Amino acid sequence: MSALTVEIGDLTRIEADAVVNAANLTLLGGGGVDGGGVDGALHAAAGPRLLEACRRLRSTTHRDGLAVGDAVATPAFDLPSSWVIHTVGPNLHRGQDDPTLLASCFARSLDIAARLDVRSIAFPAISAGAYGWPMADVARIAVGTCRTWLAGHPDGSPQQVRFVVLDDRPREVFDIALRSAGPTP
Ligand code: AR6
Repeated sequence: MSALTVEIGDLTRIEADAVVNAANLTLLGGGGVDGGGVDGALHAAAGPRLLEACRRLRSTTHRDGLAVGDAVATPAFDLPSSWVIHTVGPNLHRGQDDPTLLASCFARSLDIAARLDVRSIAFPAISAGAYGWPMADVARIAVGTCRTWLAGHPDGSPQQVRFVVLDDRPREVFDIALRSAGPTP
């Protein structure tokens, strides 16, 4: 029986087998005025080997970077987790308002988590920061996509899908999305 939960926490510090990075198309770490959000924080906490691993992807399997909605895993190096699953959310500031692109971030990350046979995966509110999506839309899409995915993979991994947010407001928004979606099938 898989569990979908929300909690207040910092993705760089929580104990999950895989943490999901809200990356960008370059796959080369966060920038921007906010210190790079999840991307900047995970790279800072994981150490330079994470960027080296991303650079290796750029010179081999992901020469053009990572497409919006796609995902790829690297080891997590100095983070408490074993894996970082990088995904690129749609950027509302660039007119990327297609909810299926955001749903794909969650579904593709779960596909990769299943292949890695992890027990737990922790997601941030992808696209709800620098990429400008309303938290309520992200929560609804995140919960709906993960719930549908888990219903289609009843006996597989991951058993624990955690949404990790920074403070009370997004937690309440995810709580409402979880309650209105009903129990995980
Ligand atoms: N733990 C949990 N949640 C966090 C953390 C953390 N340590 N840090 C931020 N958040 P964002 P995006 C929340 O901007 O919108 C980067 O520069 C944050 O408050 O990280 O997909 C990338 O390189 C927000 O609610 O991701 C891209 O260029 C949510 O996580 C761009 O930002 C996502 O915020 C991606 O923007």
